[in-house]
Amino acid sequence: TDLPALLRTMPKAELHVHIEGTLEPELIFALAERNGITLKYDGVEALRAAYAFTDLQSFLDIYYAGASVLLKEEDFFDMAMAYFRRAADDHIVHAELFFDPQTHTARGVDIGVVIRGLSRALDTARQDFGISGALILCFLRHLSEEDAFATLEQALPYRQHFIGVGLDSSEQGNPPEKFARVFARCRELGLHLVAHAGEEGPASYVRDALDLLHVERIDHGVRSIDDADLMHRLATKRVPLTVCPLSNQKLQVYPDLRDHSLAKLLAAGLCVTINSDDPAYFGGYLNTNFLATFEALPELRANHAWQLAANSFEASFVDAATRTRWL
Ligand code: ES4
Ligand code: ZN
Repeated sequence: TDLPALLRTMPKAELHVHIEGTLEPELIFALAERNGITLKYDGVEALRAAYAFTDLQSFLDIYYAGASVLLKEEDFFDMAMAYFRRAADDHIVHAELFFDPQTHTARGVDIGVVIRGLSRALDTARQDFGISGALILCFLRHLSEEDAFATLEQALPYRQHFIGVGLDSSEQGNPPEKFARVFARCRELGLHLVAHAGEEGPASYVRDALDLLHVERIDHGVRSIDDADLMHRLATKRVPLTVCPLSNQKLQVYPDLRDHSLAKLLAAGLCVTINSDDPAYFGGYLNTNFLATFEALPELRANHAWQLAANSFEASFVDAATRTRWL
């Protein structure tokens, strides 16, 4: 049996991908040219050479610089369509995309430009590739609660275009409790709730994301392995973890993939999924993540591949009827 072929061709959902993290250097330079923006990097090669990260913050600095070329509705559309073409190649049938409106509104880009461009790409991807897509608005946790509330306010005219909210950016020093009131408001609005937790931050941030923010999924969550009680809770409640192996390797969470906790989390009965996070920056899209992970962790076999695919549908926010059809 050919395990790599199974990993590549099995239908799967992607639940943790930042659409701004899919901007390839070639597209960054093409959009810079189109918008008359000068970048501080000399060209595609010089930019790619800067992708040597020591931690989350060293990545975020470059990621926000790359996103600065996005100005027009068409830019957001083109970026998302480039992702969906890659997703189709990887046999992704459903994708829930994070977007960071504050990265754009802070530069004077209207949130409507962002959401309309992305939303039109979702419609086109369904027609052209048969992929269902959904948007999750992420608050930047290094910014204030007040800024998050203002962003939510700006987004509400587009309420029907996104299914939920998340929390991303610099985790250390920006704990879940900082956004408890914003998430409470989002919960009242009937939005799905997720948050990055336990990527660089401690297992206690995972617990607090559950108890204080009432999130339905944890993004990353790999540090949960340090807390036996939390592990038991995640397993019995089937709280999904959207794990991003190549991201964890590139940001030095697990510098060697052979040390990654994914197989242990899966063996402990957690609803683990594999995702690409920021594929243009971390060395590959979803199938590359699957292939690298299974190569680094030889205890993972075909049954684990099926489990991970099934988990991705179980953890998704599609309606119950669609989920049952996929499972
Ligand atoms: C992110 Cl890898 C990661 N962690 C936290 N925030 C992010 N935003 C984009 N990628
Ligand atoms: Zn992420």
